[in-house]
Amino acid sequence: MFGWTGVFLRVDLTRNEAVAESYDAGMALNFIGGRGFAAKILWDELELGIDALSPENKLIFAAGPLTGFGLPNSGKLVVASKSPLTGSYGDGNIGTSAAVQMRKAGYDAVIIEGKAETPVVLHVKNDVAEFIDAQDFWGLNSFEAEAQLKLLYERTAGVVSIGPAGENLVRFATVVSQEGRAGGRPGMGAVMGSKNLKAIVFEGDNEIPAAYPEDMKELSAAGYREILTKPNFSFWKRQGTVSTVEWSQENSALPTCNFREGVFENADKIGGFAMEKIKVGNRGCPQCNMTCGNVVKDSGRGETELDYENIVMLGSNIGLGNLKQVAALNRVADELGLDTISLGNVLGFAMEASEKRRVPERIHWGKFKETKALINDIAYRRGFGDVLAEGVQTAAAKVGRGAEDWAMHVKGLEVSAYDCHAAPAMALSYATSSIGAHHKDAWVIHWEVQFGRESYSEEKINKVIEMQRLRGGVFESLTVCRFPYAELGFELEWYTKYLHAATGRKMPFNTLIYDADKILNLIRAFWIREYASNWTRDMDFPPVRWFKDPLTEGPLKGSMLDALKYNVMLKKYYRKRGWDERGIPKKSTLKKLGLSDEANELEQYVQLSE
Ligand code: PTT
Ligand code: SF4
Repeated sequence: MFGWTGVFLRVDLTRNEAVAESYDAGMALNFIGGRGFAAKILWDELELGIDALSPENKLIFAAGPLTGFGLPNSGKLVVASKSPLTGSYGDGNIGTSAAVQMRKAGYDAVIIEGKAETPVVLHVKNDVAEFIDAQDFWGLNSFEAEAQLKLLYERTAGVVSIGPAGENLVRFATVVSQEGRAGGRPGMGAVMGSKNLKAIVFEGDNEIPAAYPEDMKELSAAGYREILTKPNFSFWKRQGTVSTVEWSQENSALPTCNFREGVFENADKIGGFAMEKIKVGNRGCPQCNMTCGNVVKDSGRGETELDYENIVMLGSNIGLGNLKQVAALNRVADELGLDTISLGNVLGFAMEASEKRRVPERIHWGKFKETKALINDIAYRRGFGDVLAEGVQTAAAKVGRGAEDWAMHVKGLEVSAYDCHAAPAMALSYATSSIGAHHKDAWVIHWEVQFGRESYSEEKINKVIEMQRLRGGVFESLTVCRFPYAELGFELEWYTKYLHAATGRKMPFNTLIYDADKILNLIRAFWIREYASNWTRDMDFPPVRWFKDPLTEGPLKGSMLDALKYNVMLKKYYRKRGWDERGIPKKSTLKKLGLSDEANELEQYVQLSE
């Protein structure tokens, strides 16, 4: 095979064994890579109903056929497993040189099984894998762990690690790399911690096999040059995703005080232009010339990388309007290995619960020191922090008395940073995303604001599906960064050319979209299989708050979602997807996508419509 190495590394931490396994072209062509590989492996290999934090769970690091070749924005890696937060499929996409080094070491994916008896670091160099005693690393934060490992190995080594949050099994702990790239929102860091795996170090010296290596070099260079010509390039380098703060504020979509409002009085203090005043440089993923990590000085003595999501969730959503303090909280989250989106959610929830006197603790909106202390309590599972470490869904169930209505999650995963009181399509996107309320699959709100916010129309459903296929299916399986395409208009044709140079195969976009649907339906089947008789279409509803508590401020004051209209929209979405009225894929849909075996298996747990 060209493009793919054709090899997975299977690591059994219980037995201290690592075995290279070849896989066939069918796997590569049907599931492409990244999310596709992860979904297929987890579907085939995970026993039903296992505890996500038990040795029976598997943690997968999976790349795509373009990863590591040096072409634009291809230093990304999918990290996936059964999620301890949602109880079903979970993944994230992390930019890291570990992606490049893993492929150069000869692997398209690493499958981690079992549990080490005591903490270990896994070191993979080409065809040798060793298990290093990590008792001295356990307890270090993710920055310290990576720095120390870089002293032991080459500086070029790719490292992914967890911080104390992962060690302490916080259900929204992430995997961290390069002091500021974080991935695996639905608790992939906790799964790694549950396996006593502190870090993985990848080093590789092999050539990744390309069908047309010369073409690949030329096309890569041309791609980088093309990106430089894009009109939005220089502003992107200045602000990256952070300019969205101003956009969200103007359009009443800026989550404020636990998603109660869509505007924040101090938005200008945490927006792109405020960020530029404290910015000291750009950082980013490997193999990228549009690096979007904005490095800023925080209110302590540290530096941190800011993106839109972490500014909003640790800023307006908790009532904090001081950007240097937001940056300091972000750094703490990165060091501890906590997902900033879920963190900002549980903090906002805790502040509201305190304000409503539903909990004895007093945690106030916008108070930096209190918040920082609570973040540490979450990571170390102390006091109320221990309750919040379970995620907002469980915390709300514990607080009770209607707290579920203002717990901002879908299927257990906390909502990312777009308020949807007046954005039905974005709400549908969150509600039907493959992992719970994350924006990666269909970030439709920008389009929706231009199209018209009030309607629940066919066009909106079509747009959500189109984006889910492209972003959640194609980009997540190719495992390349979607920003050149999504933010600068880098044309999709580049990717079919890259695929041809890498694999020697013509893979037109319509086949990639077909594969995308296959992968998204397989993930859906995974959810249904896990939940079986407990599955209900209510799980495809966005948080209650957006239906019940209208906005009380800003230009869209009074707005909220309409439950009846949303329900009709969801029904139509199901129909277009080929799912029945419960949201379960029909047998014919799965068969059409080449998932007949999966349909037969699923039928053992739920009745499938024809
Ligand atoms: C992603 C989610 C996001 S999405 C952000 S900011 W964003 C938050 N970043 C966090 C962080 O930082 N530290 C932390 N401790 N937790 C964080 N949680 C949040 O995680 C990320 C970029 C971004 S920045 C985005 S949108 C794009 N996401 C891509 C994607 O999902 N797929 C893809 N093919 N390309 C993408 N390109 C962009 O990558 P998750 P990263 Mg991330 C400090 O991991 O689980 O997917 O959640 O990986 O390397 O940091 O790049 O406004
Ligand atoms: Fe990473 Fe940003 Fe470059 Fe994408 S654009 S590869 S997220 S640095």
